[in-house]
Amino acid sequence: MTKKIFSAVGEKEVTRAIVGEYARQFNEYVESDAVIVGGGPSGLIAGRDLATAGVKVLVVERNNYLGGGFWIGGFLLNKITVRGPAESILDELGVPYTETTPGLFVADGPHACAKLIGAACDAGVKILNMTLFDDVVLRENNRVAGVVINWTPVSALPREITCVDPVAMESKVVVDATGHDASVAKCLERRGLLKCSTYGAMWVERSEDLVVEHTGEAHPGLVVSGMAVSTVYGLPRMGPTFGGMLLSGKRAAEVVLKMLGKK
Ligand code: 48H
Repeated sequence: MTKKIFSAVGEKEVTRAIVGEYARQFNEYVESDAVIVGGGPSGLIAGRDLATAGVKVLVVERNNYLGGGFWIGGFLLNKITVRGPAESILDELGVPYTETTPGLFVADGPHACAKLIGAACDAGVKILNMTLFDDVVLRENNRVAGVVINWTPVSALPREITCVDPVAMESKVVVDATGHDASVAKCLERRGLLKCSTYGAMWVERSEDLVVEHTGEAHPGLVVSGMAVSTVYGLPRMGPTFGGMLLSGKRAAEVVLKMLGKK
C-alpha cells in the first residue's frame, strides 16, 4: 500500500468546515460598524483603512471576484494608471509601477488588484461575495442603519421559480462604493429620500479632485465613495485612471471614523 500523503479527513468534515465557518462569521457580522457595498478599488481601500483603525467592517460584493474595475485599466488592457500623488498608495500596497510621464504611474492590473485585496483581508475586512445589495434598513429620521441582501444568483432566476426573501445586516454606517451604479444612493432616491444625478462626460483633470472633495455623508448613515460620488453629484468621469478612486476610498474611511466617533 502506498504511504498516505494527506490527513485522514473526508467529505463530511470538508462540508462541516465550510458551513460551520461561514455561519459563524455571518452570524458575527449580522451586526457591524460599517458595511461597504462594492468591493472595487474605492471600497477595498476604505475597508482596509477602517479595519486597520479597529472598525468591524463587512464588504458586500455581488460578483464572485473582488476588485471591480481595478483588474482592467481600460479598453480590455490590464495596465492600470494613477495620477500623482496616488502612487503613494501603490507604495503602501507594495505594487511596482513605472512613471511613464511626470505625474502618471502605470502598474499591472492583476498585481495591483491582488495586493489591494490582500491588504484589505490582512487588515481584517470580512467579505460576502456573490451577495447583492437589495435595499436599505432605515431607522428614526430615515437614517441608514444597514443593508438588505440576497444571493446574487437569486436575482438571475426567473421570478416565477424564485420567491426568496432577502435578509438584513445591521450596521452603524453604510458606504456606497458600487461604482457607476451608485446602487445604495439610487435606492434612497427611489424612496424619495435623496436626489441623484448621473456622472458627466470625461474630463480627467477636473474629475478626480472633485470626486475626492465630494466624498462624504450623502444622507444620514450613508457615505458615498469612488465612482458612485460622480453619479450622485453629476461630476465628470475620469476614464481609466484610479488615483481618484483610491483617495476617495481613503477619504470615505476618514468620514466613517469621524461618524463612529473614532477620530
Ligand atoms: C453588491 C455591487 C452592487 C450591488 C455594484 O466599479 P468599481 O470598480 O467602483 P469604484 O468606484 O471603486 O471604482 C470605479 C472604477 O473601477 C471605474 O470604473 C472608473 C474609474 N471609471 C471611470 C469612468 O470614466 O468610467 O467597483 C464597484 C463594485 C463592483 O465590484 C460591483 O460588482 C459592485 O461594486 N456592486 N455589489 N450589490 N447592488 N452594485
